[in-house]
Amino acid sequence: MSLDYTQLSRTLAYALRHKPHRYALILDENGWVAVEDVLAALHKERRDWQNLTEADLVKMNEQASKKRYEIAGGRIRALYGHSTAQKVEKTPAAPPQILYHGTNDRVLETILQNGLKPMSRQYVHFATDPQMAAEVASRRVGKVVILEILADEAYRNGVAFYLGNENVWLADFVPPKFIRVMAEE
Ligand code: HQG
Repeated sequence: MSLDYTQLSRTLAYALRHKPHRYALILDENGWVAVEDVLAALHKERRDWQNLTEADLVKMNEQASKKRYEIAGGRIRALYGHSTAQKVEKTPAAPPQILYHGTNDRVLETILQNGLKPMSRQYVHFATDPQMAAEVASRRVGKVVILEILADEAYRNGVAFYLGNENVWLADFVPPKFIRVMAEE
């Protein structure tokens, strides 16, 4: 039977972003864990994952439409999306001029009033292009709203940004003055 990469990626996201303890894992300050420990947890999780190897994880990560994980030097980590109590440290970086955030009409007013907050995650997430932001927003109920974030201006005014992967940026919070409604689809 062929390996179900979607199911594998979902379980990894759960373990590496949200509930590492449930898999007897402890994330270090940058979110890394030993591949060996992750494989041991996965081997226990499902009968058909008993023979999983690091090569399977690498292949799963490479064939996915989004680069969610980094695997290097015998370790693996989720690149974004965390909700664990201990905030994963990301490297601050200068963002592109504009970033995009996909959301919905139900929360638009509160976002424009109070700014973009991480809600149940550790960071607010942004896409580098509006199409991707629209996809993110389409996971939710309500009418899709794309927000344009004046990222460079925010950065020059003291808002820290962090790189998730090459298409996903993160921030702790973005005040309303750097947010523009781009389009409601
Ligand atoms: C909203 C997926 C009320 C925000 C995606 C969003 C992404 C507010 C929701 C990644 C608010 C949080 C993250 C405020 C923000 N008041 N609502 N002040 N500020 N919100 O899931 O960005 O496929 O935590 O607009 O592709 O939807 O899993 O964030 O609707 O990159 O790899 O609160 O997850 O990646 O929702 O998605 P989320 P997100 P994966």
